[in-house]
Amino acid sequence: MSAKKTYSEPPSSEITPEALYFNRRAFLKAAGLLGVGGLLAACGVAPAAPANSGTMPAPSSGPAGTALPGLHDELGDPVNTFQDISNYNNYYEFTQIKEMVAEMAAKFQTSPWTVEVSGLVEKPMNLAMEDILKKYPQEERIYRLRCVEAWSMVIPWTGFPLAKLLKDVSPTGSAKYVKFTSAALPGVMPDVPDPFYPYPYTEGLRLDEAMNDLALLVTGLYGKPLPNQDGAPIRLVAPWKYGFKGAKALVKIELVADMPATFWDTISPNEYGFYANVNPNVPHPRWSQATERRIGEASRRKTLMFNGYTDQVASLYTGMDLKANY
Ligand SMILES: Nc1nc2c(c(=O)[nH]1)N[C@H]1C(S)=C(S)[C@@H](COP(=O)(O)O)O[C@H]1N2
Ligand SMILES: [Mo]
Repeated sequence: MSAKKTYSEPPSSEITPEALYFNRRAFLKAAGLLGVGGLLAACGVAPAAPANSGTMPAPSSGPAGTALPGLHDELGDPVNTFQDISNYNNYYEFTQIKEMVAEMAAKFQTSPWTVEVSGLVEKPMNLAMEDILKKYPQEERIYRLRCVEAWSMVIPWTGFPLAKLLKDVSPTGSAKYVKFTSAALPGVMPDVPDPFYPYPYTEGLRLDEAMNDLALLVTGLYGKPLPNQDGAPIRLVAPWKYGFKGAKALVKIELVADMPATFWDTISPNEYGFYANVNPNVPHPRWSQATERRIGEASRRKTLMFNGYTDQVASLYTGMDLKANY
């Protein structure tokens, strides 16, 4: 993203959605989550014919050789493979080389873990991860993720609406924004500290954006606990915005009065604004945002306004100049 960033292609492993996903019941059972109604009901449900036909491998467990149904989002886009989602990552605290984040983050200890929810609230909380998983039923949401670097994926996340957590702390009348802070651990994360990067990684949403049902606190993907490289144990996902809004390994969620400074806006304010809504009509100063490279696909796709979530989020920006507020 910055001048320092390296551009490289993802491994071209075009395998189909991982068989393990279909063992999600085992994970959910372990996490005490079975009984969540309509696990996939709100998402793209398996069509009769596999969306990724042809190259389906035998499941690693379960009925050998059974063709797995193709999971897809509500637009019919097939989900990316677990392999791609967990081996092509942006997580600068560990490394700028996307294909190496998984390896560099492999030993990161994410348990025990506590998230502080504080600031302009009546009922601040310090929540242990176990409490979060108990308190908030986990849902599956298949979302497109569009990186500002013009690549994208479709990811089956597990998580819960940020709004639920925010309601529980009762924001005061003066709370207007939500600030997110990622962990920054020298000695654990190889690139922390870095003279060029103002760690900890911080992000923010306007309070009404944060209350939108699409804004998700994510704790898993493919029905499994979140891999370290994807932001374990808990990260934000706001699918109508560029991927960098989704701060990983959250340690603090704060209600604040003023628009918080964010990591990328601090580094390069003319390139990465606070809003960062996916918008094909507003180019990045160094590249077009009109199209994107979907990981796993040969030809480029058109980028959709708000990443295809216009119906759910356009009303948040009525009357706002989206070019000025990039
Ligand atoms: N703490 C932290 N969060 C982060 C980043 C990061 O470098 N550090 N990168 C962001 C960017 S640019 C993107 S595109 C997404 C990538 O999420 P993924 O690796 O799970 O696909 O994480 C975002 N969250
Ligand atoms: Mo990104």
